[in-house]
Amino acid sequence: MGSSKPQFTLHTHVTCPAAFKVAHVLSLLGLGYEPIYFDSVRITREEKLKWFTALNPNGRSPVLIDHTQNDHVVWESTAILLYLVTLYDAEHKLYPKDVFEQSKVNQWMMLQASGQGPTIGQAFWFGYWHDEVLPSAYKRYVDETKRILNVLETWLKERKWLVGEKMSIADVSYLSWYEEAYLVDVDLAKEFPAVNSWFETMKALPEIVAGSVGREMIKPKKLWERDDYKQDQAS
Ligand SMILES: N[C@@H](CCC(=O)N[C@@H](CS)C(=O)NCC(=O)O)C(=O)O
Repeated sequence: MGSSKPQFTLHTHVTCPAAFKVAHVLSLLGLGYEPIYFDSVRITREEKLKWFTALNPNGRSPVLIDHTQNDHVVWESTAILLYLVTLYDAEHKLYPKDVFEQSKVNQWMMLQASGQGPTIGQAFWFGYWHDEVLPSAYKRYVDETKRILNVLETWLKERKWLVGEKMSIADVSYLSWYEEAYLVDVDLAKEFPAVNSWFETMKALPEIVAGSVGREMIKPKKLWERDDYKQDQAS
């Protein structure tokens, strides 16, 4: 592009794993983007919802806009990754050429999108944000998070990458969620060593480091560790 404006706008949030998954892939493909963080937009929630749902009817982060394709808008992080590799990975750096290999990448990505991400997301919810203290619901989602981690651990004990001999968008798609494993009391290094070494290999890549700029890691207290809840229980 001739101008200084980056090719893409990425609507994101400083703590959003789904959006950093996209930022990681943009960075790995050498594609320029301008992140727009929800928090930096000083407008009311109602106004925000209006302009944001005009972009994404589901109202969630991330949303990607491609300014070189008539401002084409894509939402849902997995759909965004597939869009990016379809148009901008001619060398098959992150997505194989062979359709059968593609199908293997797709199946791991679908497990991420329908299993790993939503499950950890629900564990966060019942651990930190729900309006009732329900440790059993939290445990249910942490157990399921660990079940999926066990699937990956068994698979990665025998191989370095999820599909074939190199990293693909399937591998990258899991990374940003597992960066928050500490929030659901999972110690990857201790409990899932093969997953941990795969995770650390990706995390150390300069492109992943660059794609993580702007991310904020948080550590609030669990609902049942908060003083007001403890006081209520004691009285
Ligand atoms: N399945 C979606 C998940 C999107 C999602 O849950 N985004 C969260 C942040 S990571 C969000 O926008 N939360 C704000 C809200 O729920 O209002 C994807 O992969 O893009």
